[in-house]
Amino acid sequence: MDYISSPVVGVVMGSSSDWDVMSHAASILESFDVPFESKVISAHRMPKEMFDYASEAHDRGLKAIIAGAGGAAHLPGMIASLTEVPVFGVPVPSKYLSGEDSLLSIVQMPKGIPVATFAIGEAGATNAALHVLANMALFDNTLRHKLLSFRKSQTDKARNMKL
Ligand code: RP5
Repeated sequence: MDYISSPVVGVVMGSSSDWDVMSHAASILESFDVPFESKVISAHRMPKEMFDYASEAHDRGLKAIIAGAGGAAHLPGMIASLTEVPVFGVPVPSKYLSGEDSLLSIVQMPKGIPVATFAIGEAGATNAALHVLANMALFDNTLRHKLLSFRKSQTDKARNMKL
């Protein structure tokens, strides 16, 4: 697969305050040399930009969109409703309900428009990126080997843990 210039993954979020969490997805994509873009697209404050971004995603070459939001987190579901590009949702911890609101808002999509939903917070952001890579690795052997070596190194780290 030719990843040379344009982004193949979009990392979008409802606010710059989500970046502490969503940067974990970006770091994983960066470490695997997969071109990505990161943007703030607030579903309730920037609905026009959200519509345009999702509607153009496929033709711009995006293969996956990782979308994070907190609270009544409608960004991942709304993006998914506007594109056939698969959407991976990350519930961002919220101020009052610690992200349980974000989780339920993202995971409880009505049937017909799926959003693959991950754990609340940085584990979710990391795993969303790893899951995107696992899907791409089905068609890209170089990426598959990088993923296997990432897995091996975390296994080695766990085996070497001393108490
Ligand atoms: C959501 O509201 C964002 O995704 C963020 O998690 C939360 C708070 O946004 P800010 O008030 O920090 O901009 O839209």
